[in-house]
Amino acid sequence: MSRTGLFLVLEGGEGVGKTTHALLLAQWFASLGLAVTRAREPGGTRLGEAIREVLLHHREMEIPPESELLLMLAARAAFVREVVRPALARGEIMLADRFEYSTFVYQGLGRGLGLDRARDLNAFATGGIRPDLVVVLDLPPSGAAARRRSAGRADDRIEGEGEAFLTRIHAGYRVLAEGDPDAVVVDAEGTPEEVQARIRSVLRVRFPEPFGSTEG
Ligand code: Z5A
Repeated sequence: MSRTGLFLVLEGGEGVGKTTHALLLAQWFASLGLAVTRAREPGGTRLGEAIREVLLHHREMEIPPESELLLMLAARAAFVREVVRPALARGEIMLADRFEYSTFVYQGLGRGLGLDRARDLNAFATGGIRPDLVVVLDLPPSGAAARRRSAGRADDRIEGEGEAFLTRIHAGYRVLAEGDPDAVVVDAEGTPEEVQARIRSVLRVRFPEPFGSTEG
């Protein structure tokens, strides 16, 4: 399959606004007449959704870090094959809510399995496909937790890991993005409209075609 579309990924800790901005971006792309496929990870396929259920919603189950890593990647292999590659081959914008950065940060750094190992295994799962741009939404864990609380969200198995873990995740994202020319950190403080405007500005500069001359 040839690779023609645009692969965009929204990343960041829980509650930073990824779902909100994926939705707003998808609406913007549609208003520009651009075809978009939007999906979340882990998930997006039948296998991925089944793995998601096991990983996030069974606190009674012992899941060793190594198993957690391999399950995330088992879901990703199906996601790439069934969702990402076909969308790009159709020439669409593939907009993913989390992708490989989540594995690098949560399993590689957060669980201490190592960045190199997470990268190597991830490359096997993805066949080497990489996003054209990773947008890391940056918000301190306390701010994200406040948003989640005010939305009445309960913690899942990974979210219940505590402050030190969340702080490692927050710092990990920044470090990864700062060393990656295909990633950008966007300040996620402020109203959804303000944050969305920052993301759109980044896209206009990064991708003059198709976003350079757009408004809104
Ligand atoms: N995980 C992993 O460990 N390794 C991997 O490789 C992958 C994933 C792929 C998936 O969680 C979990 O899997 C995640 C990492 C792990 N676990 N943790 N922890 P998920 O998909 O269920 O949830 P999440 O990614 O953590 O996202 P979330 O909680 O749904 O948050 P969000 O999508 O970033 O935020 P949101 O839902 O758009 O916004 C949260 C609330 O804030 C909501 O009520 C909004 O209306 C509100 N909001 C949004 N923006 C604003 C602004 N600007 N101001 C005020 N309020 C706002």
